[in-house]
Amino acid sequence: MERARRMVGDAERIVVLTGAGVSAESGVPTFRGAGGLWKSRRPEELATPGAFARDPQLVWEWYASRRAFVSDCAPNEAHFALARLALGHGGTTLVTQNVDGLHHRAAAAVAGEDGDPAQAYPLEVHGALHRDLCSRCGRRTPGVSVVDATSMESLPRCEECEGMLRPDVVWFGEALDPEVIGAAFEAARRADLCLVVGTSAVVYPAASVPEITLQAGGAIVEVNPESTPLTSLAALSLKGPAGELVPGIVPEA
Ligand code: BJW
Ligand code: ZN
Repeated sequence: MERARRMVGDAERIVVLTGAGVSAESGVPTFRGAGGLWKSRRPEELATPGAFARDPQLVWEWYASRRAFVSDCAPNEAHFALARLALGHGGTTLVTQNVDGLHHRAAAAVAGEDGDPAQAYPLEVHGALHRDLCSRCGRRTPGVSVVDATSMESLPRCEECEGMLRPDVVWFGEALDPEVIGAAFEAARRADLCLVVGTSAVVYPAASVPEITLQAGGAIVEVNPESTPLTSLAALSLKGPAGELVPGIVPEA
């Protein structure tokens, strides 16, 4: 912990990559591992354009339940500590694979009424659960808060073109927004430290972020209760839950 705290304190530029594990202590289920499945289906089966084309009702059922669930969750100590880091350390870029919006909510809470939370808003490389995207005309809108997925007829439709709305998230086989992932890669290239929190680091291209920092001469510090493909590459691997460990390695405000 002491070494990690020093590495964070000494770094000029930090890129932080988070995954589902950072929200686990907020009650948001992870994708892989224990409790990470939904009706015995893997994310690779549900989070695809093919799954939506075949059975939009099934896919919407999953997203509707997650949207409702996440709105009742709150950021945890790891989100708050990372928001403090990003607001207090000008050279920090947060990159998240999560679509739950909890980093944004932590940024707003930490910045307070007079502060500017924007510096602690993450690059959301896999989109946002609370937004809809028209699958016909591409229009983005704030998500319908309660989605009725009980029948095909009740699924949400675009007000402009009547096309089927879908959650504005990135599914397998879909390209990430080039500007968003490009900014994440650029931050990774410039960083002397990549702090990786709560990701299995198996989904690309997001999993390239720490690899890019490493290739550019920077170091990786990982926080995860389990080993990942990054563990052997990391200068330090802290084994445990993010909500307990991350506040201890981020300098006090
Ligand atoms: C804790 C904890 C606690 C628990 N504290 N930690 C072969 C090789 C390389 C790539 C590919 C390949 N075959 C196919 C691909 C490409 C594919 C991919 O990477 N597949 C791999 C699975 C093999 N990637 C894509 O398809 C991407 N697109 C793409 O490549 O496009 C190319 C293209 C270019 C041009 C035109 C067209 C196409 C898109 C990937 C999209 C991923 N989407 C999802 C769903 C998002 C929406 C939603 O939320 O529903 O993103 S899948 C899912 O996985 C989600 C997550 O963001 C992502 C990563 O998961 P994450 O966050 O790591 O979660 P878990 O559950 O895996 O891990 C949690 C971790 O937390 C664990 O390690 C725990 O131990 C830990 N933990 N409690 C700290 N308290
Ligand atoms: Zn439309």
